[in-house]
Amino acid sequence: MKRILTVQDISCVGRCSLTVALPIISAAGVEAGVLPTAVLSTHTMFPKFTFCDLTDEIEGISNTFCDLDIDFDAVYTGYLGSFRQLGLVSDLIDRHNSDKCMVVIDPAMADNGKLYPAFTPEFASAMAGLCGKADLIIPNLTEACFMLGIPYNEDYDESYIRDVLKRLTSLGARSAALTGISFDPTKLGCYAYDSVSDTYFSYFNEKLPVAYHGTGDIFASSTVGAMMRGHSIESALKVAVDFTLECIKLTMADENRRTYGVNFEQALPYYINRLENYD
Ligand code: PXL
Repeated sequence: MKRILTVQDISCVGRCSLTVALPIISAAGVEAGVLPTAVLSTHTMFPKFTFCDLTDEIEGISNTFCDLDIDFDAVYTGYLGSFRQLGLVSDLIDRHNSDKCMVVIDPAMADNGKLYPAFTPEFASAMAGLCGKADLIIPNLTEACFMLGIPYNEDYDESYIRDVLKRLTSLGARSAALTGISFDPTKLGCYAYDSVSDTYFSYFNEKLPVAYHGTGDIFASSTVGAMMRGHSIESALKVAVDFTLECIKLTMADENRRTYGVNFEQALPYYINRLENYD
């Protein structure tokens, strides 16, 4: 059985970061170790939230993992809240990074052309430095543009996306997958590039006329779970596109929906089933 470590905050309510990563990775049949970087009442898109920073805990936890020879098949990082955290997580990645441990970074910090509250363009360039250490990075286009220091433009074509992907891997990551890409108003999916084989991959499914918070975390977590179950990056990205769509459909169908994130819980049986099919 594989074991991963996921490093991100715990937002008590709001279905994002650890409250999404932990159940999805567990459902994949993969042990999910966690390193919580902060505890928030709710994520930062709520009008009000508390924030308890756990940065001071990171080094001690990481040292203890090393002292106990605890190893991981993947380190997967999500929302990180400060420059100091980026440095500590970078050290943690250096400790575990090997042929046997895959490093996946979701630079969760922006969407729809805007940085989340509390982030700055300087933070985005520091995150770009961390992304250089990854085997796979999974940004949306907004995050990619902030990391590359280029303007965000919703009006793009395939050659622009290919160029952004090449620039992203030139930060140092082996592969990059851009989420939320659409060239056709009825289709949404992801576009990826592997710098070692110099190959592109894309996969699209239905685009629905809604946007829910937290889908980036669902996408990244389900990709990591699938890769740990032996799916290739391409196959894992397909699973993630389809699973995220399934979550959105179930949320739309829920008349008693209570607005926070998507109903990924109801789509877990779909995910578990899909993991059995290797494309
Ligand atoms: O879904 C990304 C995310 C994770 N964690 C926190 C957030 C957000 C997005 O707003 O605020 C605390």
